[in-house]
Amino acid sequence: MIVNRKVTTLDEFTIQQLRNFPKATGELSGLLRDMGLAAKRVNVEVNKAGLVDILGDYGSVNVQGEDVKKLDIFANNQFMGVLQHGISCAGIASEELDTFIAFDDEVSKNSKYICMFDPLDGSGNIDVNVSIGTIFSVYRRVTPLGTLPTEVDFLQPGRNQVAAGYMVYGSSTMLVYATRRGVNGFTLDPSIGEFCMSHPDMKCPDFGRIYSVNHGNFFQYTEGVRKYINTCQQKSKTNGGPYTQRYIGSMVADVHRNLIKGGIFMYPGTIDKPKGKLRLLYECNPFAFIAEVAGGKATDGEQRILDIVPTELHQRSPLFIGSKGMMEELESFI
Ligand code: P6P
Repeated sequence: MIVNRKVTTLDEFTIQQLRNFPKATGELSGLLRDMGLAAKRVNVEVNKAGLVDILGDYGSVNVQGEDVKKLDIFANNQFMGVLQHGISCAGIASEELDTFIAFDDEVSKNSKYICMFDPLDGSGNIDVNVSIGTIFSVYRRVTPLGTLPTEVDFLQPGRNQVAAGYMVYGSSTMLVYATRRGVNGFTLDPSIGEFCMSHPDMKCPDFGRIYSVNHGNFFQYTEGVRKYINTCQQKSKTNGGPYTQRYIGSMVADVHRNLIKGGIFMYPGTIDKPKGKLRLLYECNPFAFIAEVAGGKATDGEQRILDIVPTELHQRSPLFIGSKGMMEELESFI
């Protein structure tokens, strides 16, 4: 029996998108393929992280005589490397780097995009084998081509994003990215080393039964947030049963699950951390862009995440994100 399973790889899909827009230069498609390449390299290391003790602790020299770097730094260098040596990116900002980096070569200076990323979010979960991820955000630079990008290119509101995405290194490795035309998910097929389309045109259900929040901070949340959480635990007026609480301490995995099944993820501000813990530029904004393209919502409790005008690279923001109907329920409490 011949199984004609037409599988579309990430590379094929980005090139198909390019064909739909003949005026496109191919730089964004190239950037997304670069991110896919780096993700494959990171995936190899993440999957053997548990073996590090055998191969040599981070900070030591492994059996191949190479310096074993912390996985966060390794991941940062992989994403920075492909973008620096590509043709699409003028500079980057990363959770792992204090300041942004402008790529000082003629090709990069004439590239029209900048990229910001959290190279390995949730890396504290690596040694307990919980899924972790990468989050990235792409903007058109606002400074002239041919010059070095400056901070103004990085401090743009999230509504200016041209693309955003994440990788989740879990039971399978996925790459999900959004442009204004839609959200598409690709699953890595290790047998051919390619990301293959598995979740075309992802949409976030208007309602779900999952709410995700760290209950350990409950008494530090505002009254409105506490009231909403209590409602999630009681019979819900909108769709019948009480909700299910799912929170694994890895934002990429929690938000990815809620995006697919429907649900709400909350990292509210607390008394100790009024702005919460999550970073606006490379955690909140990319997921807010993806959620809105998929039909969901994302706010900081007062305003749309994508409307926040950043003032500094690593600023934090409270985050409420997920199914539109559940977000509107939440907003009635706060
Ligand atoms: P808490 C991981 O460190 C992270 O940045 C997110 O991935 C995750 O959702 C959050 O922190 C968990 O934080 O304070 O609930 O442990």
